[in-house]
Amino acid sequence: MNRFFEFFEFSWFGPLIEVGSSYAEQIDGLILMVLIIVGVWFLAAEYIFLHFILKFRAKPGRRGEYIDGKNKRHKRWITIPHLCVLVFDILIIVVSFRVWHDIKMDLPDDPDGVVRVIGQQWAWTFQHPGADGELDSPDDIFTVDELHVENNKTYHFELQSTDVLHSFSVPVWRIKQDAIPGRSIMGWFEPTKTGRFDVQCAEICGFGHGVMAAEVMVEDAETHAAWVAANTPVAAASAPGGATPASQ
Ligand SMILES: [Cu+2]
Repeated sequence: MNRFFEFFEFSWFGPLIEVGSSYAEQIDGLILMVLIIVGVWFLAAEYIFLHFILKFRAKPGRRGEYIDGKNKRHKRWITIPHLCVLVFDILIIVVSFRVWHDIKMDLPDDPDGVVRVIGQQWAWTFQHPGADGELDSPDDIFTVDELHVENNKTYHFELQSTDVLHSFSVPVWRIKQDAIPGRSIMGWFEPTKTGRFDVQCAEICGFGHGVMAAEVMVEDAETHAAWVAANTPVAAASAPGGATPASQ
């Protein structure tokens, strides 16, 4: 059964947009599958349509035929394509449910890290847990429009909004998740490529929506540790025994 699903995982969109997360290929495979199925049927339907338009065009001495759709042979032109559409619909539903389950429903246990992503008009705030790996502790690192993560690590993200609907979108990771005021939405990602990539807001969220762009820095272990060390708040870093609430 797994072989069946693996068949639909490929990254033919690589030349168009980089593949930067563990599940990007699943999304690409699904989009490509839909494109091929819809594309083949589109071409077939247009071909038949144009073919008949030309074949049965007006000719001197030929009378038009009135087709009322009651003839069994005529009805087949509806029922057979209809059945084919149903079969392909089921294929799309099966494969897309699998992708939905893996990406949206099945949060990996024991992630290597967790980050909080907060959207507001019109910027992204990122809360990194710092050296202790715990959010909401004194050594948390807050940044605006700049998310720092380590390559090949699994992260949970907690997505929030302080005002209106936003959408956290990282194209190279194939992530797009709405942020809803009053809710904390959990998701996950695993970057597989180091570099600097675009983060955008994918939900019209007001006048400044167009400038609500940010970046994600996917770093190797060393660079990331150095960034954490360099950006840990002074009060937390200098406290005896590291980060404790008393150091605030
Ligand atoms: Cu926004």
